[in-house]
Amino acid sequence: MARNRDESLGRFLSLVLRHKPEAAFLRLDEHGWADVDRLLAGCVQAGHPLSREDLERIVRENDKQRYRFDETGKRIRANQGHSVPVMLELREAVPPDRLYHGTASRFLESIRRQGITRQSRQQVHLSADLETAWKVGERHGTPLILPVNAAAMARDGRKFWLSDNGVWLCEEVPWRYVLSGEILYHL
Ligand code: HQG
Repeated sequence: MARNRDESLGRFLSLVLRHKPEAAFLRLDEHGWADVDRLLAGCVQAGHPLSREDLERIVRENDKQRYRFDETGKRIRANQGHSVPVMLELREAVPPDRLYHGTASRFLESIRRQGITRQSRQQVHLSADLETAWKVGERHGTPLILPVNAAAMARDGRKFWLSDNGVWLCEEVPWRYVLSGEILYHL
């Protein structure tokens, strides 16, 4: 029960801190931060009441560490995944040679034509491990995994960023960097 409540509050937080701050009558600053007191008040107003303790527990226990407080504890933001434009001051980093993008098989033809593009998000999301990529893909249908030649992209001067919760981000992945002979299909 408590877990379900936290999951549902977590989903609402994702909506507010990444996509639709107005759902809790809020504005994010240009770096994606929301004032915690206003967030708590806005959640009450929106019919999703939560206490400061609830919020701290959700931030601490969230399976993907999706949110973080600033050093003062007075502001909170999502670590990645935004569709609203924010400057997260992401750390540019050298990626591992290979990264993975989990997607659904129904998107493959379009990705073959256009490459992996960021759609409604600010960046394309990639993971260093297969397990995460399967989970990301499953959200959209029958999953498949596109292995990405990140080493070649980095050599070609393409930038990568690592979010505070370990997600690899880039602007786009043109099809030529997808290791198409190694695509993993769901059985
Ligand atoms: C696909 C979750 C057609 C893309 C996850 C994906 C991640 C194309 C979908 C994070 C395409 C967009 C992001 C093209 C890309 N044609 N489809 N050219 N290029 N696509 O949700 O990567 O749980 O915006 O493959 O774990 O699935 O919310 O991106 O299937 O880290 O924290 O278009 O969101 O994190 O879907 O997921 P999304 P995503 P959270």
